[in-house]
Amino acid sequence: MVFLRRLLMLMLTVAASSSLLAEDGYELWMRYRLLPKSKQVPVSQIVCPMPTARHIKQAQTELKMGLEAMLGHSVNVVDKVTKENALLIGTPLTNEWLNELDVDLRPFNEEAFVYFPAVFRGKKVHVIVAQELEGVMYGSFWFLRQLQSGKPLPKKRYYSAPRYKLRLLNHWDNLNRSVERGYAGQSIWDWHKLPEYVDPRITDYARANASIGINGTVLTNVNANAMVLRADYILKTKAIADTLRPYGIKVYLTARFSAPIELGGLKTADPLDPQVRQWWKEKVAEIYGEINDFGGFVVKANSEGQPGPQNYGRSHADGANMIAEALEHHGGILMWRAFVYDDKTPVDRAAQAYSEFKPLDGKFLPNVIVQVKNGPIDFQPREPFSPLFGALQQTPSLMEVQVTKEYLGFATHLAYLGTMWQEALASPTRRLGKQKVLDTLTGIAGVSNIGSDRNWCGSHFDQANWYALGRLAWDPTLGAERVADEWARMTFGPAVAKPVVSMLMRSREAVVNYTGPLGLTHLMATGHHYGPGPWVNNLGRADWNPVYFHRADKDGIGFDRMSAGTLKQYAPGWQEIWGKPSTTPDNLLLWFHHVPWTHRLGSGKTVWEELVSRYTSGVSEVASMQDEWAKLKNKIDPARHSQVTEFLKIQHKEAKWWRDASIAYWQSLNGLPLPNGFAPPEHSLEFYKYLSHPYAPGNTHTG
Ligand code: GCV
Repeated sequence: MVFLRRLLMLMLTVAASSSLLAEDGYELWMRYRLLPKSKQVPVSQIVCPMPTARHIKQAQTELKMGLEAMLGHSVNVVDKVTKENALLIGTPLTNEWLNELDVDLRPFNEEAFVYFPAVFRGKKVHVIVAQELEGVMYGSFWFLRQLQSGKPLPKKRYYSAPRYKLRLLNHWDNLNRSVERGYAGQSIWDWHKLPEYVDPRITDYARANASIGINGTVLTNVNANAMVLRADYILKTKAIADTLRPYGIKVYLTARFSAPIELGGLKTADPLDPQVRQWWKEKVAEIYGEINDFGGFVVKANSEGQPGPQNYGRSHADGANMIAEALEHHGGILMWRAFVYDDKTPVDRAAQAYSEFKPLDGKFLPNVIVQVKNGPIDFQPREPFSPLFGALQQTPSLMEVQVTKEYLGFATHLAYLGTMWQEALASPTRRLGKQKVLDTLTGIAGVSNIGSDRNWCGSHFDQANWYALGRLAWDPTLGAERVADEWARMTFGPAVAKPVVSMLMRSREAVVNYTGPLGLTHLMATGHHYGPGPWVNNLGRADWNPVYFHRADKDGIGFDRMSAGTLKQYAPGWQEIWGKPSTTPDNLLLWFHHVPWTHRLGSGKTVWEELVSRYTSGVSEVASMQDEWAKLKNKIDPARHSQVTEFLKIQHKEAKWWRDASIAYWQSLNGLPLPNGFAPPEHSLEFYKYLSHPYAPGNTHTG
């Protein structure tokens, strides 16, 4: 009897755990697990008379695979409706059956799709229809998303079109497969084996991107290597382009401004030199000879040692226009980065992009897009939006965000960036006007967090940031929470979505609090940017040093951007708000103002008390995420659950490190005691200063 009971228990345990088989994260949000009967939407067949047409082939293959897995029965692709609950996909030209239905595709957009339920010849059907084939593919991925996330299908016509034409990933991948600021292994582009061997993983990368609407990818690092423009590398790029094209993804490269010298053997790269101009024209024609839908280039020039037109006394517009002219004829675009700072130490680093580019507004060719980082400095955990958004009136701009978490704890810290991007996108450019940053853009580019790690992004939760990039580039008004909810439902299952979303939504603010509350910024250690280094004051130029950014001494802390003149770059409404410490929101106080440690905030606390309290709450927030995650132990497969558990432990340890090291340093300046009830730093300041991490990842050089 006892034996039988034990056997029964054993069988039950095996049955329970087999429904939570170990997962490695490779499938991303496209897991297509069997749906409970109550959540199944009946789909009997896919009606697609031209199943091999471009994009349609990818759509029907994905639908068949996803539906069969989620519904638990075969779903065949057929050329006419023979069953109730058929799914008709296509354009009116590729699927003649659609002509019998009342299809309204307006407003026309080549990537938009429409879904509606209908009755066709007496049978209930689902319809996904678009003007162009891309739209059918996006609609198919949307349909799968609805089912996977347990959301009901719309009862009426549903129309969806992307807000932006440019929805891009920027890989900072080097030709030797190292990834600058990459925390997920090597580059997924295996240049050495290309073009003969294209890793099948590239097709999965394309599927994942298409599923969230990404339609372009820049393969190489902005700290560019001219070699990627060499004939043999163009063929390698072509092999990647051929693999991505069926999924609606165009390929772009980074162009090194001095390539005419390095590759072309010219003596100069002066943009006004006729030979240089001719070299770019021929090089671009050579690329289009192999890849006729090549997207164009991204250029980082005269920034952090990269060559550029200023080396020849020319402007950014001269440089950009030269390359843009070569691309124009082929329909290519040039994304010219505004992340510039020249050799002289500026009064305020945060002012440089605007100072250089605002005067050039209107001087660029129409196919130049100025690519602007979301904040004026450099992807810090919190910055105000860049004043260039809204200020460029005659030049299109693209917002660049960093999906990889160079400044937010690398891959091991849980930090959902959807909230950060929403904050920037939704900022009104004029404070009281209607225009928001998102209205000023032609697209969004995200610095990729993708690598060769089995789970693609270095951690399971970092997949949410890749997902959010695509979804917010498709519709920047979706809101971070809704995007988080979609991702959580598909990645971990609808049953745990609520706690997972709650963790995601609090995570970025936690990082802000334990690394740099109240608008502090750029306080990290040198080079690799891993961990705290607010004391660093010995780097080659002043504005590389944390002390330049926080300006703390025994009396006060913060960067006075009134005297620096930087606030004038913003519209007058913002100048009123941010112009005085009393009207500046706490979360940007020390970004805009230098105040005494004793300055009182709205809460009644002094700046010092508030800083200590926020550092501490950042650490407690991580502890609370640990508790929340621990409760999900039996609801998430063991492999993913335990990796997240371990990573949260690392995050907690490092959050405390940031808090303690920062507080120890500020105390060494201000000599103030800790407010009552707060634990002192675990170690001395000297201990924290002594730590060194020469092999922290992501700190690569162009290869
Ligand atoms: C690609 C920061 C990063 C660099 C990066 C640069 C940029 O400075 O630390 O690694 O270089 O931004 O955006 O160009």
